[in-house]
Amino acid sequence: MNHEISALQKARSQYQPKLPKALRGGPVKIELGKPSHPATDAETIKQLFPQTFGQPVASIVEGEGGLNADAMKVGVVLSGGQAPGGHNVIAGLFDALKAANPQSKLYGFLKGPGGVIRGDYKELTAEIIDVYRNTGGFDMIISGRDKIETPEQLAACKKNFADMDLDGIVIIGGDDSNTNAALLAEYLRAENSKTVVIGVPKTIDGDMKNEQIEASFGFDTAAKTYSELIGNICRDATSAAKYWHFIRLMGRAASHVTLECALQTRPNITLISEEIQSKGTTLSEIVDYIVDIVIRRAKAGKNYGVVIVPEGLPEFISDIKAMIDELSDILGKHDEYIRGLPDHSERVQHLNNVLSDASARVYGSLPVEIQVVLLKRDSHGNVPLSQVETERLLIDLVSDKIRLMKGLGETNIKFSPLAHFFGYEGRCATPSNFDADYTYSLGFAAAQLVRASLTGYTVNIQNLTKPSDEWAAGGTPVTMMLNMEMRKGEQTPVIKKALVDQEAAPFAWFAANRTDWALNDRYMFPGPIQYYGPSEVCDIPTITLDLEKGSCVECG
Ligand code: FBP
Repeated sequence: MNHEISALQKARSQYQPKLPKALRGGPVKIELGKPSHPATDAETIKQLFPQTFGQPVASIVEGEGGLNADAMKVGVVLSGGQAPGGHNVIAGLFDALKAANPQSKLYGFLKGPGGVIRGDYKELTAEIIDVYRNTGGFDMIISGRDKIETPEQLAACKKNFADMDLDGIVIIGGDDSNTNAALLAEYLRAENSKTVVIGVPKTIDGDMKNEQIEASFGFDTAAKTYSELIGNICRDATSAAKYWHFIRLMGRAASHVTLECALQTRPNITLISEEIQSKGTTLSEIVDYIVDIVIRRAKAGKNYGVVIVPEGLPEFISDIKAMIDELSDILGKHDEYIRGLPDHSERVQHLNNVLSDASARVYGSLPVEIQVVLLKRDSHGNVPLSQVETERLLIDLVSDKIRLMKGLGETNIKFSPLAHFFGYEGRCATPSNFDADYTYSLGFAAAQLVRASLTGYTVNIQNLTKPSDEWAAGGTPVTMMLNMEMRKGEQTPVIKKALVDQEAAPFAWFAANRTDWALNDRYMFPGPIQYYGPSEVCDIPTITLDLEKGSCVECG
């Protein structure tokens, strides 16, 4: 690693993240609310989590209140995809533990949950932490996508924690990792281990949110980074006036990233997977919709435009989704056999026999590269959608249709498309002030939950559209956020993923404006994230969060 740092990095390393008032120095205590329960499947979840079901929501408030002030040993692990601010969670955790007792120690498990299973860790000292304050990335201890699930893995964790005499572990991850945190908490409590487990809501996808968790960290920075790039492309599109840009955006199943980028930049076409699913829109209808706008703009003398597409789209197009669900079921049962087949054509042949006729037809119609990706699953059973080049598929289909129309003499427009994918470009960006403050506060609050010996909780910071002074910190029992879903062919408890709500303000505002944005050039150019300058430029949350909380001034 290069030890020289840029001028911005130097300046950023001095930035002191803002904390909610309650966490700023004085003693804190925990206030517990009423017993909690999940919105659905309560009986099943109670049976699966007898030790931790029904725990109350916790609030961290100012005041003396018996939090552990002894020297503590706490572990931390990064799980899943990178998200801006991960290092600040660790810095906040470290500072809070040291403030409560300078003899406390923080250990970083290396390379994700696999490091917890292997007992692979290092002590995180001030010297290490200071280098990473306010930086993007997860390179301080590196992330991983392993899942702690088998009895052997759980037992290995228990042994490692006992050997380390660990009081608590903080798992920084998305919905799946926080579900995993709950399983580990349940197991450890049943085994009378003293180690408590606290989760932190991380993911650029923005899909880990609910009434308790207002936003996952990293969404703000990633969406703003992509919006800068999309804005630049909108400007290039109007300057060159000859290209149609098809941009796929990371974000897994949910379209939150795409919707936020649409609100920030106002491109001509934005596809929202959740709407496509609820309307049962087919792939050819999507193509017709795009072609119609391309032709109408061409008639107005505009042979250019910008289309943004969520990476999760294929899973929401009715015929493709049905095929993916069937495939997941088959892979859940016969994964080893299918992978053991000598080559892809044999796999396709086998799938032809076991898929329904309709799904076999859809699978067979896709380009081989997409077929191959659709056979992969990560350790949580998700299709690796970031590898599906939907933007190229759409370009091919739109070009085919325009060619066909030209052949029939129905149009003579020029159509020059370009494909882009923005994903990895944003996941490790330097965190915005919002994410720097939010993540530091999450880490700081996590330390208080560990000091209170709470287990099976996800940290929450609320009132996020208000100045950080008014933010409120606490803990949400994970069992309260669980529901039962089919995963790898089995009913499994998981945190309910938040998809774009078509009744909510962010989608409604987009839907009310998209026809205007399609034909007229209403592009917005948000520019790069600003760290220094007026607060209304540097500290603003996403438009999504602003609209959700009813505090968006410009959106009316
Ligand atoms: P999680 O936060 O859910 O772990 O994923 C974030 C993400 O960036 C997704 O948006 C994307 O689909 C996926 O990770 C890519 O995975 P990988 O890092 O394994 O390529």
